[in-house]
Amino acid sequence: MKQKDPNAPYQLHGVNISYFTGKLEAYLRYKDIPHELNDGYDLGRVFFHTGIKKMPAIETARGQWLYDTTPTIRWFETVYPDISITPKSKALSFISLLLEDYGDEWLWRPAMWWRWMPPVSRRALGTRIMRGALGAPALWWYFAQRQSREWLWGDGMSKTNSDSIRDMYFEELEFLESVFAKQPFILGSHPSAADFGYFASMFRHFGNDPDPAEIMRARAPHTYAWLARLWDTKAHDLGTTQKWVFPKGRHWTPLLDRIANDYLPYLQANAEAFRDGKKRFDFVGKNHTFRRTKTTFYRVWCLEVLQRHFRALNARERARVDALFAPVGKISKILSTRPISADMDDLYDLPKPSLKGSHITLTSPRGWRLGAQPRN
Ligand SMILES: N[C@@H](CCC(=O)N[C@@H](CS)C(=O)NCC(=O)O)C(=O)O
Repeated sequence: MKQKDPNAPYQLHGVNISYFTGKLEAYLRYKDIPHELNDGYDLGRVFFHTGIKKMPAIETARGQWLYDTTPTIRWFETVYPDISITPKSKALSFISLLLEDYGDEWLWRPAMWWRWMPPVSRRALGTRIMRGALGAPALWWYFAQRQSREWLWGDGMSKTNSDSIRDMYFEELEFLESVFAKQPFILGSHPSAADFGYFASMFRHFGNDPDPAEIMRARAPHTYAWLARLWDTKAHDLGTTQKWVFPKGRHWTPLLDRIANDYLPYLQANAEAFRDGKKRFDFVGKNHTFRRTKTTFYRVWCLEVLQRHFRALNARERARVDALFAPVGKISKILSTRPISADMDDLYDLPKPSLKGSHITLTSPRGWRLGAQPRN
């Protein structure tokens, strides 16, 4: 009999079509952590308790709060350490975190493309969200416009690069299909942080929204099966003998290229723009160009955390990571540069007691700052 968790059961505040709610739900299900989905669009309530206006958020049985899926999962791993989602090898563990971050942040844009650009998905999801949030499904077009303006046309997308954002989905399917032809999860026999990072876009967006879901069924049956597998697998059923597999094979190369030559340079450019006080910047990567893309405060912290994990590796493990990326570029250059601090460590040191609205004042500059949300 397991020891009773005094923080359980957990209330998961989120929505069943949300990118990040799906990621966290999959993790809670996998670890068999007692929780209940409080399905609703009540971001006001989450903000009242946490100062963060994003979903999902977790409320513990003791009235403490967790938000942001990455540090939330990290905390749960300390409470439920059995059958860890962190591979034993430090180098592979770093790669799992890098893939989680890439899945969370880099696949957000194509997930937005596939939800808000194709007319059928746009209307279907707009209707569902406006019905849930305001009881006004007829206003679907308003939300569709807000999202495509905020995340696509107003964030570095133009007619010139729209197709390449669309195609990011196909590139990921190609990679995942090859991986799942060989093994059940991205890094071996058990899910790691990488699976949960990828799950966010793949489950609640690509595998759910009418247009991309049909494409997945037709072109990527292994990936479709992985979605159901991860959703349905309990860690204790898989057992404690974990077989982790270090990335190997040519099917990894395009993904490693995207990480080394687009995603990490993007994070670095974003951090520099933040340091220089720029609200927007031109990003020119190897495979993608985003003109006047928005500077994202939160992603400055993402890079800082990755750099911290990379610095914590010993020389041998670093060399292993470097060797993996060697055919496409050298990632240690960005990962070893002096971090630009987002000063957000304290914000994500979880769990936290409820703020009980104490931060909501019209005059306090801190209240203002928390009110202006990091974008993801
Ligand atoms: N980094 C955060 C991201 C959370 C996030 O962006 N959530 C989206 C839904 S998937 C949201 O709450 N959006 C509300 C809005 O943009 O107004 C996490 O990992 O939890």
